[in-house]
Amino acid sequence: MNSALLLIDLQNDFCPGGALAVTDGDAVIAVANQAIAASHDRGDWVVASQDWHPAQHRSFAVNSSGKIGELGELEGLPQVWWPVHCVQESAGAEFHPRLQQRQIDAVFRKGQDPAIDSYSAFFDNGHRAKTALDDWLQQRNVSTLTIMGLATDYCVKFSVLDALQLGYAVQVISDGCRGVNLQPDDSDRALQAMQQAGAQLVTLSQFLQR
Ligand code: VGL
Ligand code: ZN
Repeated sequence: MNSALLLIDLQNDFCPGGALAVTDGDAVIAVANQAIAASHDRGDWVVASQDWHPAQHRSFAVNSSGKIGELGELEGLPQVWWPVHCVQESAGAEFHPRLQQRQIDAVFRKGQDPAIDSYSAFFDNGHRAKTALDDWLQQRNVSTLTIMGLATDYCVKFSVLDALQLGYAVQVISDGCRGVNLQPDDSDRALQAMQQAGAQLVTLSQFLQR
């Protein structure tokens, strides 16, 4: 059975200067580059998710009746209202310029449906539609995933929980993640929830020594 590295949303808008900047978000780019190189050397697959919204996405506060960071409801699901971010074809939606993209084997976009948000790289938030990621991994007999990226408390968390539910063995590179932290301890709690659900938390240096 095979392994893959899954990089979550390493995009300009989640890095300092971006529309939905995560504190220190760009610090994970160097971590990603080392994990990519190690995975490539081992013959493991490297895949990435990319948040990819239409400008009229209804998770954007401007397209809703709520304020940025507040909790509301969208089509029956709880929804945090976000600043406009990762709009398709915009500079903010591009991967960070320092990310070593050459060794990324496939990119999976999410969040295109304006009526539903999509934190996980596998499913939308209502588990209504599936991205192509699970089939892609299954076709290559991947059973183990190492996951890192942005943001710990949203897209990393829900990607990890879905991966576990789909039956993958999951490692999370904890120092390769940074969170939004609407509440100050959201990222710590997210990492705990991932561990509780069966993910193994590792540091980059542990991952490199494996
Ligand atoms: C994300 C909020 C909205 C993320 C994406 O990548 O964690 N968070 N869209
Ligand atoms: Zn988004």
